[in-house]
Amino acid sequence: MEIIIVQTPPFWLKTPPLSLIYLKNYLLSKNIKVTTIDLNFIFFKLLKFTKTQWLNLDREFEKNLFLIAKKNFPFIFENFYKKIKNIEFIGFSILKRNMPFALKLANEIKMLYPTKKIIFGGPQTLFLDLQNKLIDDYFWVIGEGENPLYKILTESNQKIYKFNEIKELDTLPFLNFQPLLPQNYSMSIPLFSSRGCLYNCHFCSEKLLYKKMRYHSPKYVVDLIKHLKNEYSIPNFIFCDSLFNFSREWLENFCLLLLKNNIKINWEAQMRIEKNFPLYLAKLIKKSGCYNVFVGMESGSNKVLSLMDKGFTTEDAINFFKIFKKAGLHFEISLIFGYPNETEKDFMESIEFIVKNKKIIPKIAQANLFVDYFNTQDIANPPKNLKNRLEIFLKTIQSEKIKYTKSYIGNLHYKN
Ligand code: B12
Ligand code: SF4
Repeated sequence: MEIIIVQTPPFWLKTPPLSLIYLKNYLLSKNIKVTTIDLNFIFFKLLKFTKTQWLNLDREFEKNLFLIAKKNFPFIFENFYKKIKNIEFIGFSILKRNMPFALKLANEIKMLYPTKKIIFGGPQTLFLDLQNKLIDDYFWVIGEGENPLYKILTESNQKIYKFNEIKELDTLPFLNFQPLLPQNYSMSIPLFSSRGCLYNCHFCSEKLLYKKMRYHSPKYVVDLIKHLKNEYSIPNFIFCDSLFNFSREWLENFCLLLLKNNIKINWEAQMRIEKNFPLYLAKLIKKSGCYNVFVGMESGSNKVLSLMDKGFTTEDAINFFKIFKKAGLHFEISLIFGYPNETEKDFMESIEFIVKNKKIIPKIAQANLFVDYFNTQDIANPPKNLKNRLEIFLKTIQSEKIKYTKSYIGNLHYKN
């Protein structure tokens, strides 16, 4: 029994593709032979596009990349087809951007080797209308991949799997990145302490990725960090959890364990704004090595926050920011404009909130017009009459000299 799991381009370049790593380690622990191939990394190095070209949302680029790669580097494809010749299963990890490449490659594999079993998994499977030919030809895994993939490989002929999730996350084996070593990407190690989210913000698609929110014990995460730090000699960790402050008790235990074991690392994570966040916990987070927190603020209008069901008010946000500032914790916030029923007045209120509180908001991490991930596959087409809201926002923060990440303003929208 053997499988090759492939990451097709274009995909981000900052860290190794974690889906391939998690799936590989799980299957290896079940004695299944697995090879991972990061075609994204290989073609980025070979094709010499700039990072901006590779990472910007661009339909034409995504559509044409397969042909460009084939035309310029046919031997990569020849080698790949030779490599998979005697392997029964091929897996693809798909997101919106790398799906066109994956489907084209899968189609060629089917023409060459009609009996091969091809399995698609990854966030984009959530948004697909799996009909006709797609179901006939391929296997589809929606949601978490470990259990279903094992089942497809060992016992089942079921074509579509939906949310078959692991109960106890601590049963997952420790991550071994071989051969996709973190030092070949950037000097940061990505990892998760939990899967899923406890909240239900109306605009959010991340909460759909998993059915049940589960988390590792603080001990598992700290032991894993210790192991990874020793193994790769890298002290920088990026928690990719949708929500890192899912429990105050968990967070406190995690920080205390890091400190007790004298594990010196730098870490960052995404958190939500909480009412009455305790100063001692913010200080502990800072002391344990946290250098940045990405905070989902989303709007400076209480009406819009309530429409989004964010569960906090602008007053709660100010208090939360003040606590972080007191603890010396750096953070940056994300914003959404043009949310359904956000009036011109609500929008201006949001802008005024940012300007008024610029002394306690260190940086804008990201700002986008609302993206409707639910009703359409075309997830990134903003209503035309709202486009100027992002421009007004950008002009304001520039004139107010508020710090922001340039490449993350309007980054969820296709330009073509
Ligand atoms: C971390 C992260 C990032 C980081 C990545 C790098 C880093 N670590 O620093 C950064 C900030 C760079 C980033 C950027 C973007 N991101 Co992002 N990101 C994530 C996040 C939070 C985690 C991704 C991850 O590492 N997952 C870990 C692995 C283990 O999970 P997984 O890939 O889902 O794999 C599991 C299953 O899907 C399944 N599976 C996956 N592959 C396969 C294959 C097979 C064969 C099988 C059977 C199963 C299977 O099994 C796996 C294990 O259970 C997710 C949301 C989330 N909570 O997952 C969004 C997410 C992946 N990002 C998303 C988006 C839209 C983006 C951007 C396009 C946004 C933008 N315009 O900038 C960019 C893409 C960059 C680019 N331009 O190409 C979307 C993707 C939506 C989609 N359908 O494509 C997500 C899902 C968030 C969302 N909106 O819902 N992102
Ligand atoms: S807290 Fe974050 S991840 Fe959870 S539903 Fe809200 S926006 Fe999504």
